[in-house]
Amino acid sequence: MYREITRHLEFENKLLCAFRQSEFYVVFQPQYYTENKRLAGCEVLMRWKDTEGMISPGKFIPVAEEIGLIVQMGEWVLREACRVKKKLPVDLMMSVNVSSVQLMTPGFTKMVEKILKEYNVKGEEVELEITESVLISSFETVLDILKELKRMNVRVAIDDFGTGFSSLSYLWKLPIDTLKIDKSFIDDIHTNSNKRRLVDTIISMSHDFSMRVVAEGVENIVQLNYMKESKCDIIQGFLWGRPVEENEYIKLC
Ligand code: G
Ligand code: G
Ligand code: MN
Repeated sequence: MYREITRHLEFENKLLCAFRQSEFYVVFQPQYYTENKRLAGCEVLMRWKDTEGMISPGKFIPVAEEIGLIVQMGEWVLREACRVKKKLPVDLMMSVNVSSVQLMTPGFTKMVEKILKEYNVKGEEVELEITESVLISSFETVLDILKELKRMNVRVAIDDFGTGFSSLSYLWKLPIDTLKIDKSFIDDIHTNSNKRRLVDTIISMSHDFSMRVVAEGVENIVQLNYMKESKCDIIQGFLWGRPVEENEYIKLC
């Protein structure tokens, strides 16, 4: 146990130093309109390259949340997104992940407003991705935050939709622009008819509520064709585009 705690503390320390020493960078995963493969925008994703290699966000983000560093990290990611956005030849949406810890930090919306103003980026060109779980745990607070974001025209997406037991009756009460269907639904869509029916229902209900739908993790043609048939608006996945670095993304635009 002692060794376990020491290792954890060492990792926390390494993470803090790495952030101060700018070992982090962001990549951009393109999102395309399903019907014509035109570029719709991208999701901005954090990466950490350490002297020994890549460390996955799945490993460092929970630790960054634990020590509160995620607040500064999230702010930095939004800045990076805006900085690169200004370099693009066309106006395209950028989606940025927001941790529940960051969302619930007092002053969150003020911070977003300040950064958008600093870079002269319009609210409607930025989408913040939040997870379902934060909606359930603190509905009223989140509702106020989302209303404030709406006032700034900032878009909101629900990430990993379908994994968090969110109650639909809650979901429709919130000002949400986009649902991102979790990759686990897309993975076996061609073999699992229950998931297929679920995905169809999610898409048609979302459209009834004027939300757009993004399918995450589309890796093959069969999945793509299925999402086309189901009228899913946008595709994000390795089939059409892996996350790429800044210069490569600029070339795609
Ligand atoms: O990019 P990758 O598939 O390795 O990402 C794994 C997880 O890390 C995803 O759930 C993704 O949402 C999360 N993630 C990636 N970048 C960021 C970020 O900038 N902020 C937050 N909060 N999560 C991120
Ligand atoms: O949880 P979130 O939606 O933020 O996670 C996005 C992550 O999913 C990205 O880090 C990206 O690397 C990963 N991803 C995107 N498309 C695919 C895909 O087609 N296959 C796999 N395995 N991962 C993907
Ligand atoms: Mn995401």
